[in-house]
This record gives sequence, C-alpha cells and structure tokens, in this order.
Amino acid sequence: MDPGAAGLPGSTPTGSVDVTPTGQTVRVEVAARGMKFVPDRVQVNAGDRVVIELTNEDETNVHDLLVGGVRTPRLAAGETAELDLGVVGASVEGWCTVVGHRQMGMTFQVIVDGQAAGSETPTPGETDHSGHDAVGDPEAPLSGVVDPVLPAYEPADVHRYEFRVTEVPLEVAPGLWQRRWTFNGESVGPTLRLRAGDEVEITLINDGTMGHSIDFHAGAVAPDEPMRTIAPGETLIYRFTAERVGVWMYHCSTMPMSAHIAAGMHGTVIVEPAEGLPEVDREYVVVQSEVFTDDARSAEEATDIDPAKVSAEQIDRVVFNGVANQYDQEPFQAKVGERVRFYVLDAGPNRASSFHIVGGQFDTVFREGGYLIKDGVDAFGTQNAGSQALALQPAEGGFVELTFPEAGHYPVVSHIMIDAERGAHGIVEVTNP
Ligand SMILES: [Cu+2]
Repeated sequence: MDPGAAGLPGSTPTGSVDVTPTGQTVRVEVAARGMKFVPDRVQVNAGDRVVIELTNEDETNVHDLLVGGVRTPRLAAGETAELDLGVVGASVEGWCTVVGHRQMGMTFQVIVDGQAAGSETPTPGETDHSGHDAVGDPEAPLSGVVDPVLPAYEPADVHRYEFRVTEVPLEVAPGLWQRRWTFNGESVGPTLRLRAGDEVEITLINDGTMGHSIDFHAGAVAPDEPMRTIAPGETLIYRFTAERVGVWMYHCSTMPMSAHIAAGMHGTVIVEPAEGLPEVDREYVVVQSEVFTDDARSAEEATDIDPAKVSAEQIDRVVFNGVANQYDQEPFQAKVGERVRFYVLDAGPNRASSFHIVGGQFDTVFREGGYLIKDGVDAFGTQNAGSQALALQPAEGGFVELTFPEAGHYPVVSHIMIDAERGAHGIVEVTNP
C-alpha cells in the first residue's frame, strides 16, 4: 500500500494528542539527499510547534516528506517546501512516500521529550494484505493482449526510437490490475529488432512521477551518463552499437531496481547476424517476468508495486509479456509443418525460466551468444539432436525453433511448474494447412 495514498496507516496525527502549547516554534531545515533526509531527526519538547523546511538536493529524483498526516508536495531538484506539523505532543516517524524510498532509508524522526516513536517501517514479509491473495478473476476476458509477433527487420543508417516512461493502470492477469511503470504504455517494453553493427539512438522521456532510467545490455557503454536516473519531465539520449548477436535485455536501473523491473520496466533487443537469421514461417517473442500486486479488480483500484513484497519474494504471478495467461485467451498460431521460432528473454527480476512447449521438441536452440543445436545437429556433429527446454537465468535470452507434427493445442510454459501455475502459460493453436 502506498502510505501516502490515503488513511496514512501507522502514523500518529500530531494534532490529536492532548498537550499544553509551550508557545515555542522549532524550525528545522532538512535536505533530501541520496536516499536520506539530512538531518534525519529533530528533538523537541512536548507542546512545541514544529516547522520543517524541506529542500530536495537530489539531482536525479523527486522526493516528499509525510509526517503525522501532513505531507509536502513532491519536490523536483532544488525545490523547497515548508511542512507545518503544528503543536506536537508525541514522537512520530515520517518518510518519503515515493515508492520504495521509505524502505531504502528515507525516514525522519520527530522526537518529543527524548522518546523515539515506535518504528512504523514494515518488515519485509509482514506487509498487511488484508487476507487477499491477488487472485483476480481467471475467467474474465482480458481488456487487451500484447502482440507477441516479432515485426520484420527494417534497415536504417541510425535506428532511432522514442521510449516514453508512463505510470498507467494495466491488467496484469485476467481481472487483476496494477499501476504499471512502462516504456511506451504496455506491460512489457517494445521489442527492437536489429542486426550486428547497427547504430542505435534512444530518446528516453520521463513522463512519470518519480525518477527512472534505462540500461541496454545490447550495447557496451560506460553506464555513468546514459544509464543515469532522470527526474520527471526530463529527457536523455542513449547511443550504442549493437555489435553482438543475441536476445538482450533492457530495463530501468533506478533503485530499488527489483521493483522497477517487476513493475514493467523491461524489454528485449534482438540482434541478428549482419545477414539476418535463416527465414522461418513465424516468429514470436516471449518475455518472462514476475508480478507483485494487491487484489485491485479495476483500473480505478490499481496501485503501485509494493517493494516490500518484492524484496520478500512474495510473488503473485509469473507472466509472459507482462500479463498472466494472456496467450491462453489468444493463442499463438501455427500450421502443421511450419517452422516456428520463439525468442525468449527472462527479465526476472529474480526467477529463472525453463521454457518448454508441451508436445513439442526443439531442433534448434540458441542460448546466450551461440547455438547449442542447429537443425538437429550439435557442435560435435551428433545427429538427431533435440532439446526439451531452454534454460534461462534472469537477464539471459535465446531462441528455439520447432515444427509441429499435427494439429492440436500445445501449451507453452515455464517448466518451473509453480510459475506455470502462476500464469507463465499459454497455448500454441496448431491447425492443418
Ligand atoms: Cu523506473
């Protein structure tokens, strides 16, 4: 739950305590710097009026301060706001309400008569979910399905793309919603298709309410400038050369990174050899990731990711392309005898994938930079070589190819079975030509 959203759980309204005013006003200047408030406490006497003057000295992120029911606006770099707590009768803990910042240490203590407030910081794993299991409604038709078809390669002198960060409510499983943090508005970022040697220029625009960033594994660069976090309203240019063949991850690298990735800020760059990969009949992209959510049943109820759930590994769903079970509702299509290639990336943030198609066998497997098997032959010339699963750790990618022997419905799963049950599951609908 976003502690700033409503109700302010766990905080003591400073005005509600019966106390005789001293007539003194304590003013304190506080800076938000890095992931800390400096200073991070003020000592006062019961009955003092407390006024905090908060300045955001953090160049890369917005911050605010919530104390005992009152909150500053979110401050951009260099901005200042005054927070008047009124007459204070008991100790109270405040924090920055930007998602994840409290967990990373942005707390502020108002200590009255030397008595510290009880810590209100939730312990990972003890977050109150009010008995909900984030089940959604498995029978409900999804409001939308992410197109898994890989578009054709388009040559260009420089491949230019705009990546706009937004924070929007999206369905993450049938009947289950979350405010997703996105690149370009979908629950998984856009797939880029490139060839070795291609020059790339990305314009990253932050249309969100907090700092965000991007890190492309497909190019080797010094992270300092291109991967820096930018504040809401800012833009940066990120250039790289796609030198090496593979299925590469990109993701937001703003802290807490686990939460930014799990909230939707990840995607794939496919780099083919300069001459292109061998042609096949159909190509699909499948990106696996974990979803952590509450039980929001509509766009209106959708809330931000809870970083405490992420760090406690309280996984609700494991998904392909950002939405649990979406390709059960709209299956991948293929015809008997066609050669089908699945590009697979494990975006994590934490779980591995064992990509498997029930009833199918892969005769071609490319994993992290090289072929394990190509057209049924391994590197030592073994004939009739086959594979049942593509094993990927987080941030690894590859592709598999297969043909389907007969018409039917072939489930696509992570063979880490609890993850298939959590939603890493779809269907290939194979028909006769
Ligand atoms: Cu981000």
